[in-house]
Amino acid sequence: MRALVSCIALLALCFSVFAQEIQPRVIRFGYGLDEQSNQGRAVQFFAEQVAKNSSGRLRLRAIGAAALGPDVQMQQALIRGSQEMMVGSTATLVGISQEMALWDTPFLFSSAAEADAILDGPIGRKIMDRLQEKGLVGLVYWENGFRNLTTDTRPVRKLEDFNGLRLRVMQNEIYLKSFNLLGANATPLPFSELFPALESKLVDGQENPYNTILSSRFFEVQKYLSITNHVYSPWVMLASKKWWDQLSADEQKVLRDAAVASRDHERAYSRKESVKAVAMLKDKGMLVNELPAREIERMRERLCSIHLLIASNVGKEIWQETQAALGQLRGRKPGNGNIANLAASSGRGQTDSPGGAPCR
Ligand code: TK8
Repeated sequence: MRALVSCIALLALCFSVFAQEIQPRVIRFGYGLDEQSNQGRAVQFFAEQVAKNSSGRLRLRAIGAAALGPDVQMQQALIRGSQEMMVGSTATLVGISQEMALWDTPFLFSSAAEADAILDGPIGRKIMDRLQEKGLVGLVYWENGFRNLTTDTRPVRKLEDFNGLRLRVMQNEIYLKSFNLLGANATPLPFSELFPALESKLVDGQENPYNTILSSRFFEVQKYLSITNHVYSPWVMLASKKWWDQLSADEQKVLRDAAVASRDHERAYSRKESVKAVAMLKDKGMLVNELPAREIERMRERLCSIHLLIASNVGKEIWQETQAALGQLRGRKPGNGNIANLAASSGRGQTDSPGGAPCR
């Protein structure tokens, strides 16, 4: 009898512990693009992984198309704890955590493989972890992609074509300054206001990866697509720290594992789609031109001075670590991109640029 009682007690204990480890929860997960975009599909994939790994106890309520507000508004909701999760651009996070500005460095990565190595390595982790003191938990980086330019008034074929172009940029100082340096007249706007701004000709153009240009139907209001690949843009999946800290270790693990699976899935999917997207944009009537290497080089050079600003935002240590890591990935000795040289030469001659070409 005693054995039976203790056996039942043990079972009850096991059951209650298990029940406590993963509780039924609804997770409000916001994002900016449409459901059918690469972002929307990846959120769907994440939702399925979360449901599967928690036997349906953790349920994602995915809310796209910025219905919970633009990135910056969702970030504040996460910090307050009135929304649980989101995915959005790292560029809109710099107001909260300035180290995020590293990813805004023009021509930082010359390939997706370089981006993966740095984002998923210790540097990417360190930058994401700085969010914790601001009330956010960074889980993984997804690929938004290399950004290209669309315009309605004229194509951009050379550096001078930027002159006076009214361009929408993300709400981010580096983007604003970079495009102004190139000669454009940049206006920061949240993504949700972009289509109407293009349609009403408040701005002449914008810049985003191919997938977004297609899924957001910018081809309806933009005539030209000029291939610049001027920056690699990541998305970052975030959780509210207030909420995250209340989760059990098991619940956190479900979310972390699903986040990693979604990252790998999203990148593979986005890369595949991106190749098709250019052809589809041509089909939709966009006129596509690729900037000659010489003009890309001129853009790069014009943007050298922005490196100093980024280095001061992210801190000397992270900046140099990144340059060294990129040098290593490219099979070169570290040394370029040294902040002292960069400062002494006002951005001339020392800093690494993508593809390995130095700023001159
Ligand atoms: C979507 C944005 C978008 C970004 C932008 O919410 O704002 O241009 O590229 O992906 O995060």
